[in-house]
Amino acid sequence: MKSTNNAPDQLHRRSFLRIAGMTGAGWIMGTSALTLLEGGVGKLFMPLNDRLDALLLNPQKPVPEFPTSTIEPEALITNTFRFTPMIDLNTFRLSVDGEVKNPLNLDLARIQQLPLTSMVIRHVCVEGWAAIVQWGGVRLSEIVKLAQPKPGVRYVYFQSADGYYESWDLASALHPQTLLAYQKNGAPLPVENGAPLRLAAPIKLGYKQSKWVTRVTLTSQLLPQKGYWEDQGYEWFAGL
Ligand SMILES: Nc1nc2c(c(=O)[nH]1)N[C@H]1C(S)=C(S)[C@@H](COP(=O)(O)O)O[C@H]1N2
Ligand SMILES: [Mo]
Repeated sequence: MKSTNNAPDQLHRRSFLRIAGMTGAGWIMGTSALTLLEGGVGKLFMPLNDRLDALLLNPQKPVPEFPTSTIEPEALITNTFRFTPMIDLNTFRLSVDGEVKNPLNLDLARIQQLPLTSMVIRHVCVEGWAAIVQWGGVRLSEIVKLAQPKPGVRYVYFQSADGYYESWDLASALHPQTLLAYQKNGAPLPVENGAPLRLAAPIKLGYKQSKWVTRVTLTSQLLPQKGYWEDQGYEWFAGL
């Protein structure tokens, strides 16, 4: 993925999404998530902790999923820009930190005790390909709840073992189909696809979906470093 000029890429992405058969509904979902993030009327009288609590207590509407018969096992192209990190599964811990009352260090056994959610969604990469994939894992919202975020939290940062980093708006991170996945197409997640844990969600472009996630940080501030590709000119929200 080359990353110098933003505008032509935007055009490319829009026309590509049309070709890929994304309906207007996809854009409406993206817009409503953005509207929620930006505030709207609620902002004037609703304290921030109500916003956070509302997102945690009333899950957003799920995006329609695909039947398992439409999974395209060969279509998911491995897209790794740096290297595939070596992760020792026995010592692996997911740390959850930042503005939380209960910072966490979870091993894989603990993560796999949490409810398993499975979904069949379309993965869309800006480079011009897409794939219908089944992902299984834990909802990120489950993990965020365990960490007990403080009221001002609005963003979630993800650090990966290959040095990749990403930031998401809170509403997208708490969406019921935003998973930390450890299964792909019904089998354990292969290392090239991000094992032991990767983000998977039908509401964001491929580059938002960090592989080899080791650290989740909840914050009230978006740092100047927004993401590996974003810091080279790509769009931050990157909603589908
Ligand atoms: N840590 C990390 N996460 C990453 C990437 C990467 O290079 N490193 N590439 C991104 C891009 S652009 C895409 S399209 C998807 C590809 O996922 P896949 O390799 O499992 O197909 O991973 C995303 N997450
Ligand atoms: Mo991508």
